[in-house]
Amino acid sequence: MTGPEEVRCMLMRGGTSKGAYFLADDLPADPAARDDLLLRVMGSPDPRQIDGIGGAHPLTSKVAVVSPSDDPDTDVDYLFLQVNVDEPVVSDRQNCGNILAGVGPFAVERGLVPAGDDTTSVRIRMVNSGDRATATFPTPGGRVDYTGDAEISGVPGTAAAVVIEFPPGKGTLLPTGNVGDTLAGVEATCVDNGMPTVLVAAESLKVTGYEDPKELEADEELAARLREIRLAAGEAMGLGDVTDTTVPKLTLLAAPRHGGAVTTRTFIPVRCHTSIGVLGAASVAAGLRIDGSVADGIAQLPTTGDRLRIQHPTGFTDIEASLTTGPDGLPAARRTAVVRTARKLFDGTVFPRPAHTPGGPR
Ligand code: NQM
Repeated sequence: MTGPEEVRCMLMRGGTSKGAYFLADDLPADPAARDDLLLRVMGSPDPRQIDGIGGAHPLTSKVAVVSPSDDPDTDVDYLFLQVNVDEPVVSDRQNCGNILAGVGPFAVERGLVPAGDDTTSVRIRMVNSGDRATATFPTPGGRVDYTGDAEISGVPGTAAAVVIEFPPGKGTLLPTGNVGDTLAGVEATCVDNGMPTVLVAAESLKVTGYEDPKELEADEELAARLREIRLAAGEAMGLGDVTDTTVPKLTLLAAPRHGGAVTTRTFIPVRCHTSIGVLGAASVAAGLRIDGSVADGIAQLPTTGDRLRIQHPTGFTDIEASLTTGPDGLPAARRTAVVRTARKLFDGTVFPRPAHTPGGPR
């Protein structure tokens, strides 16, 4: 009899998400075998993920697969995988800017990138979208220092800042080619500044946009409307049938309350986010800057600087976003940047639930 399967794994908090980080070489190369292993590592499918290391919520059931990059302009490749909690599904259809915050530190910890003197910048290719990011974080004495005074809403305490710069992606900012579309009878702006996102005024769905996520999740009429809008948006954005995918996300907009630019409630796509994704916030920020978007008359933009404060259920995310005009005359991303924090929580060996062999014990 052979011993249990074991896999080297680091558990990290990345921004307001938590995930299992692996070197690609430590996982099966075959995607089907890899996904089967990851379901067993995380404990899916099971609403409590009790037999795995997943945290029983989409925001804590995430995986980063990191490898050296063969692209001369990037140091490492980062593949993000969303492991569904209660379905046997692992998806590479979306990116994750929160888990991205841990990728640079992980690459240094695993020796893929040498640490700089005081800080290290890691150039990352986000395999899911082909977009790039550069993460800069402190490495005094050649070791990652996770301690610091940066504070992000949704995470208690403070930690070292991970500054992430996103150069403009290759994709189009307005995937439908329009600043506004009517989707399932509702006015929407579909925007993709790293995360395909559908912006809708909360008021047009008969909610205020200030509700608690649990209250919104319990609203069955709202859920049905969001589903219709999302399916229509998927087709309009060129994403096809999005019934079983986690993109596009839907963000409800309401006027800012505490000096921010806008208040948001984001559906990812069924559960309501307790804060907002990084790339989701980048897409919202870009949407606010587009003249004639559904944010007009709701958002309040600062008169100077790139920084926009996106309010969400547990605080705010500050995003630096500026736009330019693309060759097609439509608005295009110019620069996007954000401050996140990340922390190594655990480094060791994970023991996946045994694979089910047909005819064998379950
Ligand atoms: O938008 C949640 C998160 C995310 C994704 C989601 C993310 C992003 O908060 O960049 O980070 O939208 O599923 O981690």
